[in-house]
Order: sequence, then structure tokens, then C-alpha cells
Amino acid sequence: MLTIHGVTRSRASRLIWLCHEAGLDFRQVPVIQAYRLGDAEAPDAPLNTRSPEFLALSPAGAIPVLQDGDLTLSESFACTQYLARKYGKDLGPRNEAEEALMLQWSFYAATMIEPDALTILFLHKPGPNQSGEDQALIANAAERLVRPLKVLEDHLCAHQFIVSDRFTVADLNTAEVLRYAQGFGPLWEAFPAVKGWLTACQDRPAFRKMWQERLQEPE
Ligand SMILES: N[C@@H](CCC(=O)N[C@@H](CS)C(=O)NCC(=O)O)C(=O)O
Repeated sequence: MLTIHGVTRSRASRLIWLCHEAGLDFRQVPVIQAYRLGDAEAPDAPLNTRSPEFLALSPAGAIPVLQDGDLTLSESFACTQYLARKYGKDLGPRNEAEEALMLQWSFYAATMIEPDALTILFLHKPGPNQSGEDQALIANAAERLVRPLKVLEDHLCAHQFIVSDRFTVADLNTAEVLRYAQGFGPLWEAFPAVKGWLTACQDRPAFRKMWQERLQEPE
């Protein structure tokens, strides 16, 4: 059976959403991020990304980690690509060209969108508690996101999905990265096609199932 190491409130959500899309059974080991704990090294600390047994599995000390038989894999997008290709049928590539395009868009999301989207996720607090310094960092991140979002907007004005004519791992990976910036309303006004596509991705039963499970976990 597949094993996913990582709580659902982490990038493990990507693997879990993919497994739900593909109807795959898996075992989840709820490794939590060390930075979310007061003292990750305390004797009674839960299994976390600094626990020796987790570091033995994954020296990078980051979740998610996927195990499938003898394969131990880190990097969430490597994991989703692997699962889609091996078990996901139409979620994965049908040929080399589709595979290359799925990787292209996933790398684009990971390198050109994720860092600034994460800045927004971590700093954006709607209301009067937003410090001026954070506002400036958020504005800079949002400004840097305009170019990749325009690329996506143009693509999604001409195509229903990111690659080919169906929902694939490329949509899932990109949607998971964009989710981080979703709470910052002003960014989205200029990108209605991306917004509509993201809503459609998140309306999928497999996303909703993952999201419900995520909400069950403590914040
Ligand atoms: N590029 C990696 C990033 C993995 C990563 O940073 N994971 C976070 C949780 S979402 C983590 O494990 N942080 C734990 C820590 O920094 O101790 C991936 O996509 O899997």
C-alpha cells in the first residue's frame, strides 16, 4: 500500500487530492512541521520533521514523503507526477509530449508562483492588524505574480485545462500553488479565467474530500 508521510495541512494535500482523484488507497503518517510546535525536540513532541526517525527516511526534513514499495520519494510535485503517471490513468500523461508539458507547468508553478504565493499566505491578514511592513511585502509579492498569472490567464482563455482537454496533474499542481494567494482579493480581479478555472478545480469531489479532511486537523 502507498504511504504518505505528512499532515494534510501541508503540501501532502497535493498527494492526497491526487489519490482521491484516482481512487487510490493509502496510509497516512501524520508527520507535522517542526516549526508548528513549541519544542519539536521535547520528549513528548509528536512525530515531526525534525524527529530522528523521520530524518532517517528523508534527510531533507520536509513533508510530504511518499513510499511505494521500495521507492521513497520527496518533493511533492515529483510525488504527484509519479502517482499520476503510474496509477492515475488520464490524470497522468498519455505520451512524452503531454508528460513534458505537465512538468513544464508544474515547474513553472513551483518556481515562478509558489514563493510569492507563500509570502501572501503567511503574511496576509485581512483587517487592521496588517503591519505596514507586511503590506509592502505583500504588495511586492502580488506585483511579481502579475506576470505568471497573465501567462496563465491567456492560456486558460484559450484552453479549458492546463494540458490537453482534461483535468490532469498539471491542473492539480498549479491549483494547489495558486491556493496560497487566493485570499488576497485585489490580485484576482484582472484574472477572471484563472479564477474560474481555480473554482472549478476546487469544486471537484476529490478536492472537497481532501479539504474536509484538512479541516478536521488542528490548526
Ligand atoms: N519543495 C518541497 C517543499 C517541502 C516543504 O517545505 N514542506 C514543508 C511543509 S508544507 C515542511 O516540511 N516544512 C517543515 C520544516 O520546515 O520543518 C515540496 O514541494 O515537497
